[in-house]
Amino acid sequence: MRDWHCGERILNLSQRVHIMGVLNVTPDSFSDGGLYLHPARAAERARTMVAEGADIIDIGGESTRPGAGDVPVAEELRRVLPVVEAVASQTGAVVSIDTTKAQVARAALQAGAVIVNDVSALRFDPDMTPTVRSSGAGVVLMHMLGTPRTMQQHPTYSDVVGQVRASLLEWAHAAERAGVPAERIVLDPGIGFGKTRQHNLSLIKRLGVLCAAGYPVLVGPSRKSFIGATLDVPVEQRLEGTFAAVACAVAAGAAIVRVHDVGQMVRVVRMVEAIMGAP
Ligand code: HH2
Repeated sequence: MRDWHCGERILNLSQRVHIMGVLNVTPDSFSDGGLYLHPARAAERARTMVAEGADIIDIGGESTRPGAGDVPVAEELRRVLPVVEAVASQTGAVVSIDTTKAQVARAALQAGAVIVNDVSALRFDPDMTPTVRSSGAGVVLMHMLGTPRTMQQHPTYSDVVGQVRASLLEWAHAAERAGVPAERIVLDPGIGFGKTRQHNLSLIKRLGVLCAAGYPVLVGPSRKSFIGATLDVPVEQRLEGTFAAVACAVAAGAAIVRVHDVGQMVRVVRMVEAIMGAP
């Protein structure tokens, strides 16, 4: 597993699976919307996640839940910038900005973020690739079919694992050709982004296929609706389903997991690592 170069920070992914803690600064995110709108509360939540073992704090100001509308740049900046500044300066955590907009990414990188987590894999905003290239930031390229508005309208694949892998590799190679070095790129199958429950289950079961493609893999199953649909539970009862998905993803070779419940997931991940490391 290669190191992940993120600006001045280098994450040693071969040492252990890394934990990305979710910090949504939105009124409408599907599981934690409205909880951390105030920068002081958001920074406190970030400090707690770091104390629980988060390696990265992923800050987002626009919900990408199915059907979500666009947030204007000025509003997204107003939400995320004070939080990025506070978290970067007060916690020393590696900060990631979850956005598809180059203007938001640029401002966040100047305020202390070192990773751009782009659920559109640099495809929605033509300025995103130059922004990532020139900043030296690490980048997460996530797979999505369509846009958040359209992605759950009858997603179809003939071979979901093969097609997701092929698209991600195409986008990663495009980023490399545009000057983003491979050691800064991480791939993500995009659980819940233009996928049915069955697609999500297959992507987790066969995550090893993506992990063998040569880039570190991040996966974000936390509290998502495929868990709700499998277990028939609402969003606040998806912890055990998330445990199972995270455990399978780590066993299959995931390098980073993006989760809400950091303390519990650190223990799940460390236990799976111990089992996988047994003779
Ligand atoms: N999932 C969400 C948002 N960003 N980024 C990556 N790389 N991978 C993911 O799976 C992913 C992501 C959606 O979850 P959440 O942030 O909790 O909800 P919302 O988009 O409603 O804010």
